[in-house]
Amino acid sequence: MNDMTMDINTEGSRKVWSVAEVEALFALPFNDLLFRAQTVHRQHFDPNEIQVSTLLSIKTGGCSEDCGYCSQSAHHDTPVEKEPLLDVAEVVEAAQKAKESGATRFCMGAAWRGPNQRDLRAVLEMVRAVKALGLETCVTLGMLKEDQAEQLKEAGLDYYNHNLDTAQEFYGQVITTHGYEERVDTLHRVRKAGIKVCSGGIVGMGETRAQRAALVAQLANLDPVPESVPINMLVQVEGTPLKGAEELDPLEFVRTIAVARITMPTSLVRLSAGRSEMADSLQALCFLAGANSIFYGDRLLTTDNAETHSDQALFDKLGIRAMAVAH
Ligand code: SAM
Ligand code: DTB
Ligand code: SF4
Repeated sequence: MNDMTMDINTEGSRKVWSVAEVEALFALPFNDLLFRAQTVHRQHFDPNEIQVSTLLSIKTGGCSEDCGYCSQSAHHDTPVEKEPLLDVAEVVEAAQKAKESGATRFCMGAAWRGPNQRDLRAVLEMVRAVKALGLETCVTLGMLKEDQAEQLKEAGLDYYNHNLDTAQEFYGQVITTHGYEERVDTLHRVRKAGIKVCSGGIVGMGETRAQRAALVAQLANLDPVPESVPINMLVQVEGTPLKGAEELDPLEFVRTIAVARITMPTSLVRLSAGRSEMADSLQALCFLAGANSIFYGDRLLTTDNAETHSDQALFDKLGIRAMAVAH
């Protein structure tokens, strides 16, 4: 049995999603799909609460990997410059500000294929310091070895973000410097170390609906299911191979959120990258479809996020509260 088949739980009471079943959800009439997603959502969550995370790029640019969407790959000529790893003090200052603005989780991202031991030691210090502020901690550092996952757990890390990003069959068209199986292997190591899993993907990269369904099925069949599922709309960055990809119909993005909610009823589904381009009405539809987490703060990693003052206004208009207790 290889790593891929081990993910597919074929016994017990847990629902295993076939790609065809997920495609059938995608094909439902829009109103039926949203009603179903909102019904499932209400069985597990307060529909008016949203989990708020803030992101910080702790190591920007110069990445060895060639991910076709990414501004930080050394393979693409983008406006992003390579920078050194931030100091712990800079990270703590940003985390403190995020906490004061109402975030409950602080996510630190590094443009690495994976960390080396020296860099990991610095990140462990950051995790301990951010955790000491009373925030949940999340890092996304690329591929991990087993002992690295264990060290992160020991430092008090709550979540590790590592996205499957797209369907296995489409992966090789977007990234050639590492494979899908390696991503799945890292997720296993994170899980084995006792860290909660944050894993999702990007849509709007030219994939088909069947491929979006395959990504969602793959995520939903991870056992246990990821606690956190970021759904990113591709942010098209100048100089990346995916700049100029055909824009995804926004309603298809809403459908993807709804299908993620139905297939992963207890997970936080994050309306992730792409919000700065979305009207309030589209974001409201995403929340109706079951998204209940966002990145909050003016910046994602290297691109602009929706502005915090407009997020506050949107929350007020929709009667949404920030989730106080961490899930
Ligand atoms: N280097 C690590 C890795 O790839 O796992 C961590 C950082 S990487 C930037 C984290 C995630 O950000 C990617 O897996 C991808 O889902 C998302 N991402 C990166 N660039 C993006 C873009 N232009 N639009 C949307 N999502 C993006
Ligand atoms: C995730 O799924 N999305 C975040 C976070 N995990 C690390 C990153 C979004 C990056 C968007 C492009 C940028 O700002 O560089
Ligand atoms: Fe590197 Fe991560 Fe960007 Fe890929 S997505 S190029 S691994 S920073």
